Amino acid sequence: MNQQTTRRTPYPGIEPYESGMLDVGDGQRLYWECSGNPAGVPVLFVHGGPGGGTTPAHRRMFDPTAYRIILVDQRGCGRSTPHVADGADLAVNTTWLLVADLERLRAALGVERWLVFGGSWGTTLALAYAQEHPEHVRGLVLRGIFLCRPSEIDWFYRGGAAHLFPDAWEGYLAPLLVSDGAGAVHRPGYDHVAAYHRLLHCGDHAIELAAARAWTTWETSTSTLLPRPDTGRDDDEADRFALAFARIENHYFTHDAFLDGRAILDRMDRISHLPAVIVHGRYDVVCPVANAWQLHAVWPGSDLHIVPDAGHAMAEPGTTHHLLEATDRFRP
Ligand code: STX
Repeated sequence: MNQQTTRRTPYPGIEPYESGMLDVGDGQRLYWECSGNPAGVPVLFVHGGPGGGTTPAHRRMFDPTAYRIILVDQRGCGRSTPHVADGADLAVNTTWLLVADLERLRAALGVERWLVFGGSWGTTLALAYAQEHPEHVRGLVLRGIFLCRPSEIDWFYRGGAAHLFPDAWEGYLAPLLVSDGAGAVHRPGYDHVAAYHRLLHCGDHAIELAAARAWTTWETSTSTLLPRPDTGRDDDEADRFALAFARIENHYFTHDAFLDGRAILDRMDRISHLPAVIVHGRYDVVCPVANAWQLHAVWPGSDLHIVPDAGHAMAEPGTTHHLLEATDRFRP
């Protein structure tokens, strides 16, 4: 974009006018909320991770006079119950169950067609959802494309991105070195994701928590080019977040996000007629920009904005700017 142009900042913070817990079976109840204009165009915010949950800041990406803004916490995280930090069963947590949950929420809220907005894992799930239910989607706004292919998991969790963040990578390796030893960890072919799976479910709470923190810190410390203020999140809440985030992500990545036979790029013919805006930071280390390039290449109607000075996070100024322009574009 033209560097002379002032970059936009999010809409003011707002509170929900309605919220609830949706029973989706399997003992799972999902926190959902609506804010903005009850008569506006429905927009669904699909959060990242998986396991990241929604926050009040997510409401601010949409004009509250034009949109009925719908946030939902996916199974096992955020304000949904049971929470993975409390031992929620990951056997009932898969991509296809999450897709079915979104459909159930749509019906429960009386939405016919919604705009679907997602970042990172939220793009994987938004695309999987749209491919299953294209008739209920008006369009997509996608930030930080993640297609959850084995090569993407290898890149970020098995040593690719370590070439760019060797300092942060040491923190990621630390729990693995304690459990498996340097000989094993540094041997070619060592599976960091499988090793983390063992630690995150080893039964010793202190070890599980240390692993969850290390996994989560690797991801948060590589997500943004912005100076990172100390979030002050070094408390019980932060530990609960880390346990859910690390266990849910690791569970999905251990299973290649359950996409075997249904890879996102192989099913684009189902949704390539839908309008879409793709926003991706040039220096995204978590999800390399090639993901967005490859998606755009098979989606002729999509607009792609590569932000020249951004990493992965939604809060990168150039990324926020293009996302706000995109959601405004889909207003009535
Ligand atoms: N996971 C990318 C993702 O969805 C591969 C993601 N990365 N960081 C986040 O989500 C949080 C901002 C939720 C920590």
